Amino acid sequence: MPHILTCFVLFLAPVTAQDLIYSLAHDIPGLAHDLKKHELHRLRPGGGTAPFVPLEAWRVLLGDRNGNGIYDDEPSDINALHIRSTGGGLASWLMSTSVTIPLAGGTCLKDGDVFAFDGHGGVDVVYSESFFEVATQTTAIDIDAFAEGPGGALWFSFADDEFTASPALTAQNGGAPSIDEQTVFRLDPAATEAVIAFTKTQVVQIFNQAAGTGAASVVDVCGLASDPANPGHLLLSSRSVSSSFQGRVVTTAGGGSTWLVGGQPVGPALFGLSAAPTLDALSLSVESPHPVLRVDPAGGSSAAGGLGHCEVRDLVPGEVVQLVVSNPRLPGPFAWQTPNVLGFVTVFPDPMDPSTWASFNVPQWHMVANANGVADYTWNWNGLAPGMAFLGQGFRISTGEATSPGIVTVAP
Ligand SMILES: [Ca+2]
Ligand SMILES: [Ca+2]
Ligand SMILES: [Ca+2]
Ligand SMILES: [Ca+2]
Repeated sequence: MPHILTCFVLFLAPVTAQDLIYSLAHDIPGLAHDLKKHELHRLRPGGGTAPFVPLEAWRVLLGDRNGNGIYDDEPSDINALHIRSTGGGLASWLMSTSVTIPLAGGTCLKDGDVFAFDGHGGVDVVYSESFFEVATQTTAIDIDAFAEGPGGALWFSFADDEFTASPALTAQNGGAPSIDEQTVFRLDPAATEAVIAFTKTQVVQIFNQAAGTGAASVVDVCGLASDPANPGHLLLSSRSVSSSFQGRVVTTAGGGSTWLVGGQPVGPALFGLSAAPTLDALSLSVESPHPVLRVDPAGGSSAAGGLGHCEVRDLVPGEVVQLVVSNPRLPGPFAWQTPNVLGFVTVFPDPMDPSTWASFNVPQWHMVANANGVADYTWNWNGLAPGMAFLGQGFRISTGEATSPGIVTVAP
């Protein structure tokens, strides 16, 4: 009965969910945790928000950059993101910051660089600030949105108005050498110079058509991603705080309409936050979301006592997450990879630290998900050695997925 098999395959094939991963331009008070502008979040397909790379993971990713002996060195902001469709967890997540980040060894990440973590504690600059400057004949730019499109095109926008020395870009910009931050550029494969894909005027018209408004500006295009349903078109977010535009994601297809997730328009209500979000980084991800380890609070004191807590959510009731805890290898960051670890893919507990392997003998760290799909562990700060830090990561036994890492510190 081959036709029945065919029907079955057709029934299964279209379900390729692409999660929207985003960052905020500002902190927002959350239900369980405040949402920070350097964190990455996931829009749940039915609405609401889940962590993707939370604060405590950022601290592990960057190590002790300021040399104070503590992993407290998260970046102040992430303002651009592109998750490659190749899979591979952390190393396939390309990001840009809005500030310069000094790294160990005297190098820096610039706000115009697009970088990725290499899976071994290091950082690769995938597209440098000077790469974008050469492609647009500009200087001292800050990338605030970019995406690798199908066919190898690179789409991007700048965080500020920038002057170009390029006659071709000036002509595409209506004769003006100052290019507005609402402008979207495209660099085609093998091209040496970018083109203006959407002018400021076109961008504003796209948002106006989507929102049914007649605004003169959306302030800035600060997030973009390829529209998976309309090749060659983009999903855009803006920095406008107008109630018509804030938290809205539009597609450029058809001249502009609000993008839908699960049939629902992507606007502020869908995110389920306590304030309308300004989305300053956007990407879609074809990877199934990795489990996230949340730690609360991120520090405590032996003298004050009280309880610390960590948890992994969205699990199958009864399944096991093994919590592995080690001492951070200072100054770090330190990371490694091993075959068959999925999810976050990169592994952070130090294999040279006996604590890492002793973790498997701690009964409470064999965390079993409750009826709500939450596996957790609670400890008392009282009696923990002052000044110590504990770096933890979970491993979902049934699937081989690693959680994001987290770290807690005991006050000196
Ligand atoms: Ca941000
Ligand atoms: Ca530090
Ligand atoms: Ca940037
Ligand atoms: Ca921009």
